[in-house]
Amino acid sequence: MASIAELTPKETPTWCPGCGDFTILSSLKNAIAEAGLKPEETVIASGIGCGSKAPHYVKTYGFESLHGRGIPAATGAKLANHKLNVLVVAGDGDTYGIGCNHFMHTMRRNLNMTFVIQDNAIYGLTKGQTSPTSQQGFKSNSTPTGVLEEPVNPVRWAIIAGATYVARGYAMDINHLKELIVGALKHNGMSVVDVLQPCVTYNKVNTAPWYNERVYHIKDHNVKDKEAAMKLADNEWGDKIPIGLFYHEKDKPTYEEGIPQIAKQPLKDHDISNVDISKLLLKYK
Ligand SMILES: Cc1ncc(C[n+]2csc(CCOP(=O)(O)OP(=O)(O)O)c2C)c(N)n1
Ligand code: SF4
Repeated sequence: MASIAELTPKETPTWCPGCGDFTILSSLKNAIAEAGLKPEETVIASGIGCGSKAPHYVKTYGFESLHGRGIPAATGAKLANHKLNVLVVAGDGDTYGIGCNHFMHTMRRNLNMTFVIQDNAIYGLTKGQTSPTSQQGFKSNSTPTGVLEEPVNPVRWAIIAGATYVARGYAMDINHLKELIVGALKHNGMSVVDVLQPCVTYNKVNTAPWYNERVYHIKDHNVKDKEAAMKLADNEWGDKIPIGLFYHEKDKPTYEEGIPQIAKQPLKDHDISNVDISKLLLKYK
């Protein structure tokens, strides 16, 4: 098991003081340590955004990709070597906006990966535009008279699209969030933890005091019951916001388990010494 010191590189985060990204990072590192993931067997992919800088701040392998493209990068890593622990850590704009197509299709594949979304309901890095999870009526520099659309419901989306471990955490409830991420890392299949987080600089509505008044831990809920999970995700938002594990389906086969070519050994270990692509290269010269 890696210690927190071993998971902490020299780089220090450049986030604004008070940003929820700090506590999410802390929960993430603690979860990686507690779940016993070896740093040299772990990859964290991200997109572009404040939160997407996270791979720089955890001493595992990391890949900061293009905006919304953390998931395909992670999928590539997982299929090249399915023995790796692969995570995606990215913002709500990255995930439910520009990367939405990748998000939906990757959920239904049920790859054995973990997805942590830093959901601050705003585009932080680009100075505060409305995001897909911004609430109706939310005013920002891109919607000065208020958002007209209904926000996406990440928990519902993840369940409908086929994820098999779906949770909602809160950045300021560090230990609870760590537990949810540990559960996600131990789950054999696609796990999603949407994390509510304050952006102290640009989101003046969904602040830490706003969340502190509303969040409560889910109790007496059957995590195997998909319908109940979706009802809980749908019905409660506003005065009361449930956080915890909504849905857990344990027995669905993973995508990797369905690929016969990698059943015996990871793709990266296949012998390719007898593969000659020179003719193919000449054809497209
Ligand atoms: C293709 C493309 N479009 C737009 C951008 C500009 N851009 C960079 S980060 C970002 C939004 C980030 O918001 P979010 O993913 O919610 O993360 P946060 O910064 O809030 O953590 C945008 C629009 C980009 N880098 N690439
Ligand atoms: S702009 Fe918002 S999300 Fe970005 S670092 Fe600052 S507080 Fe965090």
